[in-house]
Amino acid sequence: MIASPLSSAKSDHALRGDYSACAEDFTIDQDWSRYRQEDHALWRKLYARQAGLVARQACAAFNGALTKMAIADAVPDLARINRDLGAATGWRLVAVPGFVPDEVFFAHLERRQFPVTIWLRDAAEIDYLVEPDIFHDFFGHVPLLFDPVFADYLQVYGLKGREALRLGATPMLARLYWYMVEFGLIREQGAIKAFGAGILSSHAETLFATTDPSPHRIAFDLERVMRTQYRIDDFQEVYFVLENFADLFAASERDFRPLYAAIEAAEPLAPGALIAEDRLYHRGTGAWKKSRASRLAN
Ligand code: HBI
Ligand code: FE
Repeated sequence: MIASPLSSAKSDHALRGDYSACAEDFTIDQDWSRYRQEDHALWRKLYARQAGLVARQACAAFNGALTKMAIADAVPDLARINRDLGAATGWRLVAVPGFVPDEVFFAHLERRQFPVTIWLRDAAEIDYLVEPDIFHDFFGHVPLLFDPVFADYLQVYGLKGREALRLGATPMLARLYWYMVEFGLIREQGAIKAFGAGILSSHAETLFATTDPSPHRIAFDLERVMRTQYRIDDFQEVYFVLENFADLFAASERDFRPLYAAIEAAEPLAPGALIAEDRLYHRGTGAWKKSRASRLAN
């Protein structure tokens, strides 16, 4: 899903990818009154399709916030959500036409501002979408901004972005975003739950990531994630699993410069690769257990 370059794919959808009217920082006005009845109907359909599944497969922080946001009935109005989000974690949603350049994206995150695309996919794209639309960004990303620890992590990610641009390390940093913010898993009470937006905004990938036996599920390790390449056009072959968001925040506070140097010197890892140090999660009788890849070597 997503991570396409700056493509403002043209379509007849009035709001889709219109970069002509955006400000210096790529923000635009959402103008909620412009959504059509068919947009609200499609939003309700997308929401209803995911709600039952995420109630079972998403982490507690996601579900708690989604319920509070009460966004089932219509395309969400950023201004309404911003009142609660600001009070909860000091974050603010800003409307954008779609992908924005890395340096702009990082600058928004540094200021606790999350860029949210404001057009909604066409009915024909209900299952697969190349660029992020408002359902991906809002339903997928916004709930976790209500979690104080995750919200702090995302701001540090923005700070690290500025440094990565200076060091030419953005591809390695982007892997951290991809495997955590977009495709992250977390173990809660012995069960594997999803928190990544790329997973939770996709019906099929929510099921695949949390229940299918085929992908690897590897314990989160910052250097391992930053070494691992990813695919943007299919389900992930590997997911990384947190035990809690505090571990992710602590990792993001480390000095990344020695990590970048070590990773540059090593071979990047293909998405499906395993190394002896990996601690793999596998489903035990009830709970998911963690063991060294070397012990599970076939
Ligand atoms: N722009 N609107 C938007 N949304 C994203 O998720 C996004 C982006 N620009 C760059 C980007 N993500 C990735 O390169 C991140 O790794 C920074
Ligand atoms: Fe996203």
